[in-house]
Amino acid sequence: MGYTVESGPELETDRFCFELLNLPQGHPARDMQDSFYITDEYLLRTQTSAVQARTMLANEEKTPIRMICPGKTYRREDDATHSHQFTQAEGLVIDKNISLADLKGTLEIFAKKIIGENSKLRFRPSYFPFTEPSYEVDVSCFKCGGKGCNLCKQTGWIEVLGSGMVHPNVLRMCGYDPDKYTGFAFGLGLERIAMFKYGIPDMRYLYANDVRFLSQFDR
Ligand code: 2U9
Repeated sequence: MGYTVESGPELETDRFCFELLNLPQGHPARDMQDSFYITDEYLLRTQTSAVQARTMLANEEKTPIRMICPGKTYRREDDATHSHQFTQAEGLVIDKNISLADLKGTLEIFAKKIIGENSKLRFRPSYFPFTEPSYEVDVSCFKCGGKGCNLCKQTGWIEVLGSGMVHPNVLRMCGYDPDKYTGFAFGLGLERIAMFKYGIPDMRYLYANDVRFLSQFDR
């Protein structure tokens, strides 16, 4: 679909990780991402969104962008479904006349390729500071096909990613005129998808280097 694959530093500044993403200092939504600060200015990135902000600012001609950025992210959390280090993949498209229809069509193709050809998507209104409107996206359960089972907790749906239209403040701060350009963005945690797909009960198994676990994935 013509996306470039971008990368950026794991040790980020407050400016790229939060400020440029519409999360000024003191904003309550910063509480959604417990962070490892190294100094007042530097932290381990809590999201790969900093890479999108860097790519937008570095593009001096302010031409359209289609990018995806996979990479390690860090948050101060540790339980069966959260690890202090996890892998995100985020996508960003910026162009003239980009609408929610483009976001939905793109994510539907993505879900069919990654999860299965019969996948259906459900968009639930949500909140992220960097997108407006924002949606959490569920995929029809790939075990029961939507009827309800233990994997989807009898709901027929599994939450797989977050998404939305890029907030005008983010476009402006990263040098794009929100009266001329619109865009969509999405993000997902790759371990979460692997856990559902392969029935892994604890995210920490992915990092423990136990051969009894690893040898089950001999491909
Ligand atoms: C720019 C503008 C917008 C990236 C986005 C999400 C929604 C999202 C989470 C999914 C699971 C992170 O790994 S997770 O915890 N992400 O829900 N991410 S929109 O939006 C951007 C990024 C960069 C410049």
